[in-house]
Order: sequence, then C-alpha cells, then structure tokens
Amino acid sequence: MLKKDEPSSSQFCFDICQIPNVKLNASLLSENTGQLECFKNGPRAQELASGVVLLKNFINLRDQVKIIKKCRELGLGSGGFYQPGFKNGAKLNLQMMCLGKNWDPETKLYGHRRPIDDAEPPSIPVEFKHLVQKAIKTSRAFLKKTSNSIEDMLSKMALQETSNSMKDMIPKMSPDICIVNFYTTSGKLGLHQDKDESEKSISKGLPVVSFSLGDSALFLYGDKKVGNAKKVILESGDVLIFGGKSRLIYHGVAEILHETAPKLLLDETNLRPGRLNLTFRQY
Ligand SMILES: O=C(O)CCC(=O)C(=O)O
Repeated sequence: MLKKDEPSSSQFCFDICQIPNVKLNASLLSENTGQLECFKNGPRAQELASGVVLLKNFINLRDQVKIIKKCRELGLGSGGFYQPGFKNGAKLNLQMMCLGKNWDPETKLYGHRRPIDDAEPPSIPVEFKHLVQKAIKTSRAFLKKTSNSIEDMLSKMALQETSNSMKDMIPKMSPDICIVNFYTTSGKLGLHQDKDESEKSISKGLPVVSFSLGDSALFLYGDKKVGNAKKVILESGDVLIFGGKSRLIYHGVAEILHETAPKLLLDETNLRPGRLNLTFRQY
C-alpha cells in the first residue's frame, strides 16, 4: 500500500514525446509516399548466433507510430514511466514501464504491483502480442529454411544427423511480461542476462523478443565483458529475438546513436530524441 507522504504514480510520469512547435498535419503518412519508399523494403532475417535472430525492418512505419503513441499514453498513466534504481541506490540510465507484470530491479522479482508506488502495471496491448507472435513465427520459419538448406548440403555429404540440433532453436512463446525502456540520448544499459523469469520458461529457452523504435542503438551481446562482446546496430523497426540455448545470453546497450530515428516517425509522433525498446517475455 502507498504510505503517507509517498509520491503517487503520477509524479513518476515521463513523457516520451515532446510538445510540437508547429501544428502537424494529421495525414503526413499518406502524403509522404516518396519518403515511405524506404520503409517498403521487406524484413530481412539474420542469425547473429545460435538462437539469436535479428529481423531487420520488421515493424512497418505505421505500426511503429501506433506503438509509440500507445506507449506514450500508457507511460503517462498509473504504472507509467519512472527512473528505476538498483539495491545499491544507483539509478538505471533509462526510464522504465512494465506491462503485464512488474519487474523490480531492486529485488529482481516479478510482482502484480510495483513497490515504489503500489501501482499495477497496465496490460500488454493485444496488438503488441500479435506482432510478437508474427516475429516468432517469422524467425522460426527463417531458421527452418536455413536448417533445411544446411540439411540438404549435409545429406549430400552423408552427415545429416549432425543437423538435428538446428531445428526448433526458437520455441513458441506467449508474452505475459513486457518491459518498456526509454533511453534518452545519454541512456545505456550494462551487460546482463534476463534470468528473473520462471525456471520453466528459462529451461525451455522461451525467447525474449525485443522491439527497437526511434534512434538506433549500439547493442552488445554474447559476453559479459564489454571488450569481448559482439556489436550490432539496432535500428527503428528492428526486432531481435533470443531463445533456445541463447536464452541467457549477456546483452546490453552501449550507446544511443544521435539523430538516427526516421524523420517521418518523428514527424508523426514527436518522439523525444532517444530510443524506445520493448522486450517481451513469458514468465
Ligand atoms: O534496450 C534493449 O535493446 C535491451 C533491453 C534489455 O536488455 C532489457 O530490458 O533487459
């Protein structure tokens, strides 16, 4: 329960969008067909490591706009964005909001309310869940296709049994947790593992699905030491999935790359300089 003199959730609100200087034309998206050309490229999939798939340009601009507007609306309400801290008092270099269940960085536990103000996390919007399912389906189909072509090659070389482990590296998952992070241009997140979900979820390798929106990020993965970790740039509209034997992979955000967000996205949303990230998991 909220104790006397404790701040109410409204005092934690952070607006991920800024007030526009000029009144924006409501139909920019339909008028700027030329600018939309760059978003017409279909998604491209890439396997970064075993069980780590990057879907480039997976979320189209219209859906990116919808996600940002929805996160802004939820972020300004009860259970919305706040700057969390660790047990040692240090603050995280980002604004966070939890959907579905609350994750508390101090205790590393999930719960139905957040201890800081007793607010209940908003539910995960159903459109977000649909997009997660689509991303998982796409990454599974991509891995299957890759593994089939490797199998063809191996069967020609009579080594087919060695390819069995390539199948099903990303299991299906129904998200009931979403952690939404907003990084301003100086935001970052140290290398860590996502390991606070249930034992069953982790042992089955149920994937973490991550959406990137706004400015690009220099994302690190694969090792707990910054110098040894691999690097990849995550751009607006990209989806990263890590599951199977990479479910506990170390990952973090080293840097937000200034002024890299698509201009049309900013025109449509007034998103602040920075990056919005949504990570979905199943408890
Ligand atoms: O912002 C990102 O891409 C990663 C977020 C993350 O690692 C987390 O929320 O645990």
